Amino acid sequence: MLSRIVLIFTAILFMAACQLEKKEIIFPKTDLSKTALIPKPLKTVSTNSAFGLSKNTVIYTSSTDSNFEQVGQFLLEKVKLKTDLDIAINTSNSEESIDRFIYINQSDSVDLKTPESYQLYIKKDSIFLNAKTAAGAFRGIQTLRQLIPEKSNDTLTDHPLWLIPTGKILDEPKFEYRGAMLDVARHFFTVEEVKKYMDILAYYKYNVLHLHLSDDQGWRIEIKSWPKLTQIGGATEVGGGTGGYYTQDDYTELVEYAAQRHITIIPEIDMPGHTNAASLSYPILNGNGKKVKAYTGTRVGFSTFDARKDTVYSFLDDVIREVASLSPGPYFHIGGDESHVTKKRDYIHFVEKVEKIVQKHGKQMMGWNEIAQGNISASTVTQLWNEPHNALKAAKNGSKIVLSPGEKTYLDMKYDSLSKFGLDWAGLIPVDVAYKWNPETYVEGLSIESILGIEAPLWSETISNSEELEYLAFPRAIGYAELGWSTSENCNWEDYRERLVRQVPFLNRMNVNYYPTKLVDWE
Ligand code: TNX
Repeated sequence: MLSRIVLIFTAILFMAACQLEKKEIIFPKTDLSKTALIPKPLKTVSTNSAFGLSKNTVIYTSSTDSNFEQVGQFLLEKVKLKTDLDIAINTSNSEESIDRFIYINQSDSVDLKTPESYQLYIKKDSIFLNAKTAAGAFRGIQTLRQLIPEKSNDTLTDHPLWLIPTGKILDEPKFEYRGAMLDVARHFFTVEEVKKYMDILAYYKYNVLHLHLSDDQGWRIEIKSWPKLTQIGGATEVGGGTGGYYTQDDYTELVEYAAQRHITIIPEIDMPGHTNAASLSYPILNGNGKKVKAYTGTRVGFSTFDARKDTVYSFLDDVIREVASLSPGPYFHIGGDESHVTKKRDYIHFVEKVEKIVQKHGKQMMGWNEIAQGNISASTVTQLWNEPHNALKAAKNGSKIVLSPGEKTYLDMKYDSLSKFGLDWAGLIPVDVAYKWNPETYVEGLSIESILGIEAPLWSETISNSEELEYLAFPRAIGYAELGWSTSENCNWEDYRERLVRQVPFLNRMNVNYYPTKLVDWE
């Protein structure tokens, strides 16, 4: 009896203390619109107070869609990494110890215009994140991660609080496709290296990782029905290294890791050119009339499949079937670039035949802008890299276009003459040049409705590990994230460069070897 009285008495005291604590907090002024969010959200309204993230914050997620819980779990892990707080999710812990909560809510509000749209309502004692889909919630979580300050305030209460500015953010992407491409063929990158790249891309709301899985110098994906592709074709790379390849299990691991980040992996098997490694493994495929030798240099345009041979198409049927069955995304990329030794009519015949195979295996074809020479379907996506006229031709035929103009988006171009890595055939691309262009008006005559999105390719002739990859990709890839997501009115170099320097704590925490360009004032 006595012990129960003591218990009730303590509970009352505790709750009173909580009330007292809540009343007493006078937050320093914070301004949501002055935070360094990248990409910049569509609309931000500040209410100049703060939500104190603490050990007593609990995350709740909608039970209507189980993927929302996964998004909450992702936030919880990232909060732990940044603040070392062990916060709870969907717990029924005693209410008294919950100071504040974050609710990740599935909503069908008409204001959420795209699957990736989200709304964040940040008040003193609650954060509501509304989204139609788990993908939208995931994008919103990235915003929330960026809003958590680096340092806690340890004087307001008896435990540390991370002060998140209050207000409201309404946000949605400009383009549905915001991609990065990694060439794992010229040099091989391990599963762990690709995962690390995805971690950084996800933080900036990318939703596509295009993997360039084959080229003259190497074949990187296991094909069970044609095992020599990786046994022979996977053993070389630029510069004479030992190459490498993904087993189908490795590839599936990457696809799943991407899916947890709401990123789609687009596999590319480049053809009919860029196929020396395939023809080295199975010489019957070769169509350039020469004896095939291993190639570890960096020239392009000398190889081709034999576009008139049935074996080539039954081979491709197997390859596309196997890779497509491992890839849940809607697209299969056939490359199609720089087939300089394929006769034009053979090239067109090839592209049109392969398109049918891709469609037979349930995918939409994607290819570099050269494919538009053929009579391709409206469902095929054309990726512009160097020929606006072919992109325009494809768009006229109803195809969607992904913009990757070499002179603006090629992450493998050097920043300046001092760059340690990279090429310069499309020019030097300093960080400001990479940012200061408008994808919506870049190709004269291409309507906004025809643009699916943008993608930044990273070819790997000059790089072979994460450190070198990051040197070329960052910070430029952060700028492309904004160009792909934010309205052109919200893309402003002067404003962006200040937000960019404030990414340093994140980049350091992630151990990213970014290029410290002199164009921004790194503190
Ligand atoms: C052109 S862009 C290529 C690649 C090279 C790259 C180097 C494209 C579709 N093809 O084969 O790696 O330039 O920048």
